[in-house]
Amino acid sequence: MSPNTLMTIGQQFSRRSWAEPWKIKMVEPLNMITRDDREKALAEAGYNTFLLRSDDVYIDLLTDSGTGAMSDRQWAGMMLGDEAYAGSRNFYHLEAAIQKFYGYKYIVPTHQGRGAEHLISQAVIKKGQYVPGNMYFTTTRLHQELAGGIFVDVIIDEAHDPQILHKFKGNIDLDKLESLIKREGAENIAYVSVAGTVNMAGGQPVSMANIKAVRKLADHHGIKVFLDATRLVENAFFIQEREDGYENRSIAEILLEFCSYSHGAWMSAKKDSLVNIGGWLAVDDRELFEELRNLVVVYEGLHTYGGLAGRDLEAMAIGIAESVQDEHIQSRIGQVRYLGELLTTWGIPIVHPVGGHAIFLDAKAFYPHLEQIKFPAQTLAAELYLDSGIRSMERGIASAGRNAKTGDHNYPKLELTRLTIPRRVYTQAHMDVVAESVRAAYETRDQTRGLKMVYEPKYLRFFQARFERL
Ligand code: PLI
Repeated sequence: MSPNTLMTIGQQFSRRSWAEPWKIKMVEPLNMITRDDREKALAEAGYNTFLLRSDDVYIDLLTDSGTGAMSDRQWAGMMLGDEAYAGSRNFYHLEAAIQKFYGYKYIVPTHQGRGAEHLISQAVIKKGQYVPGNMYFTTTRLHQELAGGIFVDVIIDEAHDPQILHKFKGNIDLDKLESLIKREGAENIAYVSVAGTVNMAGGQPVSMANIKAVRKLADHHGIKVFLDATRLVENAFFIQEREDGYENRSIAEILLEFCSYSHGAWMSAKKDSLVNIGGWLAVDDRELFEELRNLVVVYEGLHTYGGLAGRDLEAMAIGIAESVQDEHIQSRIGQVRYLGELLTTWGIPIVHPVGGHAIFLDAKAFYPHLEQIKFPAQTLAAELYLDSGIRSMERGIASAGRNAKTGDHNYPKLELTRLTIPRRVYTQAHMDVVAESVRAAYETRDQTRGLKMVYEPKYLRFFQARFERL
């Protein structure tokens, strides 16, 4: 494999068609408003795609979070909701599914991922402790910081370069991790935070060899390892595809083995697990579980519903079992790759290799004339919406927020616009329309001047910030 080629790593592997292992039973009409109306809607939304009304959006690639289509089995499960306040039978179905497919002993349901992040951060982090992780995620880092932790990025350097081809760009750099432990002392490390298919790096996977080595190093120093399991099924797909010795192992087997190298995990089930709402936290340690169970009743709800209805728990239990089917995940990643390959063929700069849940447009390369403070990725998201009503998301300087100590903007190396593909929702023809819109924006890129931020919320500013055109 030539490191210079822009071919995605996925293209190097021979594969059969990824046609979806399902057919469509119900449809939801899409709405397309005129370009003039899109101009108005975008200005009213302060050039922030999070502030658009979904009625004004044609193809919604804002996020893959909670936007997937549930199966007929999941909808049938919704009718079997046991809405008892305590001890709902659906909780026990969910508990059994997590124990079977993720392998953890003790389960705490939460309303979504950040609910779980809040509980684990409060339970495990002592003020002033460091939390090394493979690149930050917005809500994860904020909860770690609100609990008094200091996040340290220990991902491999390759992850910060959109063009470098590496099979496992989500890997932890063991030297960076070890030197942090040596410098600060093991007692000052709260835990190692490992995310599967690293979102902000472009959905890049972690290898089995890497998580094994992280666990070994952590054990040596008496430090715990917790996973962000949000897109770990997608991570398992890349291990099956790329790592020696795993080509004949099922996704379910790989997932279980990966989790076995951790002490616990938190989950936004709105992604891999094919539900519109839900999350959980799972650990193997009884004492920690007791502490989490104490906290869940304060912040989420009783420990057998965690802020969710019984029907949501049932849909999640069924979604977990569907998510680990090999043919599901092959078609899921196949669709993302289809879009990536089209854009690559047309010379449009994207993050390589194509990751699990989205195509990330490289806004720095797209708009080389825009300095980062002019919000190139936010600008590109606005331009795509204007061109065709497609909604994408900024993952660059606006998402990176400010340095907790100095108050300056963080300037991430990656300045990306994310085209996130919801699961089981759009067709290949929708992907063609999206690719053509990106090409149209690329053709007029020289005319783009960028944005300035005119309103900045204190926390997670990218959700509600407002911008004006320069
Ligand atoms: O959106 P939540 O609270 O269910 O989950 C938070 C969360 C945690 N970890 C990771 C890796 C995420 O990607 C994540 C949420 N992601 C969103 C909303 C996204 O659009 O990527």
